[in-house]
Amino acid sequence: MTDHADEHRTGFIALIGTPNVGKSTLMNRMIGQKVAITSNRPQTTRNRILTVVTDENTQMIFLDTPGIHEAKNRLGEKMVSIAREVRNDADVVLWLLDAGEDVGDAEQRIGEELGRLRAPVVIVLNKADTVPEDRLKRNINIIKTKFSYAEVCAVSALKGENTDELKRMITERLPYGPPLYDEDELTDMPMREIAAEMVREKALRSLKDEVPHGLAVVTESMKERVKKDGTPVMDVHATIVCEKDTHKGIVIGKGGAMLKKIGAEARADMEKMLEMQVNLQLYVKVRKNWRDDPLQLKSLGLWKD
Ligand SMILES: Nc1nc2c(ncn2[C@@H]2O[C@H](COP(=O)(O)OP(=O)(O)OP(=O)(O)O)[C@@H](O)[C@H]2O)c(=O)[nH]1
Ligand SMILES: [Mg+2]
Repeated sequence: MTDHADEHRTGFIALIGTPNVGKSTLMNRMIGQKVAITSNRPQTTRNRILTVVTDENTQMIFLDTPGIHEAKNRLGEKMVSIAREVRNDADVVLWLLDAGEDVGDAEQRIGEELGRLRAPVVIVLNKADTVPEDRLKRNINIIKTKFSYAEVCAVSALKGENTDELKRMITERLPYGPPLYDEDELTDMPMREIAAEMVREKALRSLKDEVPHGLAVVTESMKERVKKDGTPVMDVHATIVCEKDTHKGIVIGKGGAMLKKIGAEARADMEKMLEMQVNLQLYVKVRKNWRDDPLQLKSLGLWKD
């Protein structure tokens, strides 16, 4: 047997699971920064999001994916197929389950599919902070029996509980190899996409139930300029696309109040990320049935062949 003790490990780690179990929250926690947006609405993440953590001896490349669900439109189908693709390419699969919930049909199906993969699977029982200790122990045993091919680790992505232990479990399972990304590279997501996602997150968190799923956001332009007094400022123009005229009204709100709120919150996030002043202009337009229209999905960056 070769001794790999001094060697470097690098690998792709897929985050898989049903919507809303905390995949994006966990990825942000693992990289120590917020790249992926999160919300308590299912189907928040729509694309694969790659992030990189580089330590001295390891490079972990996380792949956050859209939640696996029963798709009801083309966007949904695309989202689920992204999750399947990523799962098949990963070196380690993290399958997230809600620690407080029983395994349902959806989880049973995902579990059976994951059992056929060659990559090691770690079942992450997330939201452990919401479950009493004895119940958690019982659930861990049930999961271990049901899916005996996998290791189990209970964490709270939100509070950062036991996530170091999870990191250790991941590292042990990564293949040996040189780093694939520069050590200062955090994500392959372009800045304009991150900016658009920040707007979408604020909209998801502020709007009424029927609207959020029918929303998309695109950054039209992002340009840095220097103000007369010498301070740099980033001008960002973004458009919120909605499906119905009534939704447009809700997004704008009374006297423009909702749009103003979404804009102010998104701008604050952008300023934190860019470490500079941001001037954000938000527009709203209606594109009927964009979620079922491949051309619209393409122009919104949600359909990549
Ligand atoms: N209490 C608690 N809440 C959590 C935890 N992890 C995530 N959440 C919350 O669960 C909700 C969903 O989190 P996300 O990270 O957006 O979930 P996701 O799995 O990425 O969801 P999709 O992108 O829709 O598939 C958010 O409101 C999070 O704050 C946790 O460990 N404990
Ligand atoms: Mg997500």
